[in-house]
Amino acid sequence: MLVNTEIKDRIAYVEMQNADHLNCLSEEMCQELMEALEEAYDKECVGVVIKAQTRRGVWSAGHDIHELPLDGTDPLSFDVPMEKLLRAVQDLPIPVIACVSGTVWGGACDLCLSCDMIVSSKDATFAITPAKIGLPYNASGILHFINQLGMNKAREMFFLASPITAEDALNVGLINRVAEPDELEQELEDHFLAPLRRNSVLSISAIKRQFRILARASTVISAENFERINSYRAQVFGGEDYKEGINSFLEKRPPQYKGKASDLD
Ligand code: YXS
Repeated sequence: MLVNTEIKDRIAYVEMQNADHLNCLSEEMCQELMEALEEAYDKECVGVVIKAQTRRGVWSAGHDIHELPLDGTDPLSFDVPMEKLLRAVQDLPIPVIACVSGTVWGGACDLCLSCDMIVSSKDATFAITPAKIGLPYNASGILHFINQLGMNKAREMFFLASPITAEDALNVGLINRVAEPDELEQELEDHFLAPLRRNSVLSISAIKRQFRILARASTVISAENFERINSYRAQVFGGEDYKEGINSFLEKRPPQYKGKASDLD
């Protein structure tokens, strides 16, 4: 098992325990996390905490790069395991809190943003890194970042693919609270979980369900723009830079990208 769930006083503590593989969001990890979410809801928890055993200071290295397809198919299509996990977190009718102690990369950053709240240690960092490996992110993921951080910070994170500190993340509203590493658990309990146990889970659930509908309410785009987005993405994940991004990472060498912005029609 890559995930361990412990239910204590109506809170499900879901811990990623694949530190040897940097808690990569492999198909197996995503599946087990989704099952843990379902178990928490079925057992009438009032909240879920997603946490991780860390190795090398990494909370999660994001999507498992070995599982990114190189056959021209969309690496982030609607039904890939990681995307299903992100929607499962967003749609779970009870609050999900990411408790971060370490560095967060790529799809794991989107996982944190899909949670309802994030508490992190001061030494945590957050990075969204498709540009680093030549991958075209997807519209729902980009929208997450725009909605949560605003255009400017979202562009900075996507274009630079550099980690931002917990302090910076707090300032832009990516995370809710920052604590000293040895006070993180107490901060989680005192600031987040105690009120969740006290408050009406029926009311919270109705409010969370409304949040999700309203957060998606504004994104009606024309069929032409929908097709334009798909065309941009297909030209990238079907191209050479994407393959070079993955191969260079696995071969532990700097990528040599040849694609030009003008290649995109
Ligand atoms: O050489 P070995 O076999 O020991 O394997 C190395 C790395 O290849 C492996 N590893 C990964 N394998 C699959 N998927 C990953 N995401 C991944 N990350 C790392 O773990 C072993 C140790 O890695 P190493 O030597 O680099 O460790 P480190 O301590 O020097 O550095 C740790 C990291 C996390 C800073 C470094 O591994 C790194 O930058 N990893 C990639 C982080 C990243 O860009 N993740 C995004 C994955 S793609 C994704 O999430 C989305 C699709 S998107 O791209 O759109 O954001």
